[in-house]
Amino acid sequence: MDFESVAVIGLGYIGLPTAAILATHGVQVLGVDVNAEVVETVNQGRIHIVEPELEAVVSGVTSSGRLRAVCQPEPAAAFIIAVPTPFTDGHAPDVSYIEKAAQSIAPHLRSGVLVILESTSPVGTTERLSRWLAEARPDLHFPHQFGEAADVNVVYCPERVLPGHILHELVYNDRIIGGITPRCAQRAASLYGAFLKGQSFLTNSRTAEMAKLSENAFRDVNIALANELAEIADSFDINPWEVIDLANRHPRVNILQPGPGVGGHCIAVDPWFLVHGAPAQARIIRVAREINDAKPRQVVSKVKQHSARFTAPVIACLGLAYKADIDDLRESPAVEIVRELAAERAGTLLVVEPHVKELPFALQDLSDVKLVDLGEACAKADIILLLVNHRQFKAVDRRLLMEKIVIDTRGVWR
Ligand code: SAJ
Repeated sequence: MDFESVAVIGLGYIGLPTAAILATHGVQVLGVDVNAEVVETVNQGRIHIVEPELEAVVSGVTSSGRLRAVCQPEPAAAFIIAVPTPFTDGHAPDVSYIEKAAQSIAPHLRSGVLVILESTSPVGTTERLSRWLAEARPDLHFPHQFGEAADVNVVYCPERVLPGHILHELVYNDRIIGGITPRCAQRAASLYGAFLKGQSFLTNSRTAEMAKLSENAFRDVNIALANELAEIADSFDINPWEVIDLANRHPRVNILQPGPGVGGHCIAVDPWFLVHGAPAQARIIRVAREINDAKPRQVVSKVKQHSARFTAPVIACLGLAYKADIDDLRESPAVEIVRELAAERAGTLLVVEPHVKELPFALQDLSDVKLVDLGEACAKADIILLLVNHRQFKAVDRRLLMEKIVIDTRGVWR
């Protein structure tokens, strides 16, 4: 591997684990983040995000000096950009963080440097990145203009790791490596070869960008199908979980699980990049997004129908995380549902989330919302609303549920 030093721009859920893994494989890594607190935390060998086993790895590589965090980029043989790509109002992709990252690394480019974009991006962003770099450095040749004669190589290599399993999946998942030219892709494959045990598949940058968006759109569309089937089953008074379990006994059917909505930073966002880029063609993808986005509201309505029968209803809300067995509350439909129930004064809300010690900011200062333990919530509640399929809830003593109204959005007690 000819990359003795790598700078990773953005020390979030993807950048920090990537920086740490590279550092454990003998690379001298500079971690760059605009947030000074993040930089300080990492330099102390600690982490600011939630990911199993990551802190131990970061602690090891910062104390050995292999990983150093800073606020401003410095020269390196390769730059990996892993910054957020949110959407704006109207679901248009916001690539301004990538543009800022390009401006910050441009002064440090020289002939032979490799620039990799890992952020989930609309089709064509890697070529835009190359153009932004070229504008800032007219003295260098970039691949969108000069092809294989470029001085700097520019590549798209999407992250594909599942929160909660990042350290394993970073190493073992296959990677798609999309170069603006074939040589760009080959050089990036050599860099990832430092730690990758999965296979690398080389292609062009636009194909790689669309492949990444297609993966998350696939999952979103399939979750929307499950959510729609659950609604249909409900309307027939049939148990949706049983329907799906039975349908999945077919050798070529694998329906996903219905739920209270789609959370996290990826699946509820990325499909919009396809819809925005090709609105006339992306029809199923748009409807799927709308179906999944409508789910939290439907759960709120169902709870309110039941709570209307009590004078002072007590509602146990089990789970706040965006999915099972993690403490990540980002973009969680469960948080949205509890907030809506509080806003509509549906009753006293006893929230149980075994993975957190205090309510998240969005739920603080609401007089009708309290964080309690599972036993207390179930004992006091008239209505038990299951929002996340955490291990602890699957193991609940079913006798606690007797004589309660149970709304199980995850099919845990099916
Ligand atoms: N969900 C359901 N029903 C299901 C599966 C998931 O309602 O059957 C919900 C979850 O509860 C959660 C949301 O969908 O609220 C998303 O969870 P997830 O586990 O499907 O995905 P993420 O957002 O944690 O990670 C995804 C992964 N993409 C795919 O599986 C195609 C991951 O590999 C990506 O790297 C990540 O997005 C990303 O960063 O893009």
